[in-house]
Amino acid sequence: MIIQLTEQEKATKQLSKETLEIAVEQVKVNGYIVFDKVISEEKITKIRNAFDPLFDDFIERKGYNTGTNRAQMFLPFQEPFIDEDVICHPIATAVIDELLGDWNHCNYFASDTPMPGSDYQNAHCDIMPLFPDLSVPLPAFSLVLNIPLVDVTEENGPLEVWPGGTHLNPDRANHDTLNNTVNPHLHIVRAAEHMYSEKVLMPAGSIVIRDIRMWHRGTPNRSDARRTNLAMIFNRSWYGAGSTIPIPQETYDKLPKKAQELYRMEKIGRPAKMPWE
Ligand SMILES: O=C(O)CCC(=O)C(=O)O
Repeated sequence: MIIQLTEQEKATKQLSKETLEIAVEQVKVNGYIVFDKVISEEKITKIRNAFDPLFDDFIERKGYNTGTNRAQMFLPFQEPFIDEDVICHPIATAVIDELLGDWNHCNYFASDTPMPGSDYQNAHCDIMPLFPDLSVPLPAFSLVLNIPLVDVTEENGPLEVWPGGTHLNPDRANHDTLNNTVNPHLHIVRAAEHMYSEKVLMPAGSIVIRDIRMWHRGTPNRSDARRTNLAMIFNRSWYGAGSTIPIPQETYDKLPKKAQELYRMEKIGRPAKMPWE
């Protein structure tokens, strides 16, 4: 579902009570929500102009890493990427706070880019089970936030998602199938072929919030330009597997209070890391 913000919500960066409730409800039961065009074109252009040469340099040094002509790339924790509308937009954090509770935090600051000529990925979730023996679903504990740097269309490799409940499968059914492994409890890739899915089409600067367990995949980019989504991961206070973000002390000290809270568990006092380092 895509939510159009009212003029007042855009101006104040505060959701109405009902819109907030709807957004939280959608992530809980349907797996995701999209807010249409939250971040200004001017900011997105500035970020894209910094991103594109960095990505080209990364590909030259490291090559593609998540499929044909497709790459995940970590971002250095520095301007213009750490604009507060990206790292702690009040509309996003209001939804995330409701879902993940006090002292949730972000431990992943990166991007996904299918280039022209990219292919389908396996349908997958971005996580393994917390408790592999557990045959019950758990509440949301980790959420991905995506921000497209270009308009996402049918042609340029939209993210495809399987909403409606794949994130609520028993914990042991979670499995990252990107490397072709098959979970003995649930053949995610085969099952997904016969299930309802949606392509997440949206203008640049929109914000997607999705349960990390919801099945999804990258699709072929048939256009002649790259399609980048920024990607951040927010976790409950007690969870944070997988990565940490180096943040220079002076950068951290200048962050807004909410961002200081969100990034408090990262490697503060370390130089920003370039993606190929
Ligand atoms: O943005 C996309 O195309 C999805 C990428 C993805 O899900 C992944 O590489 O794990």
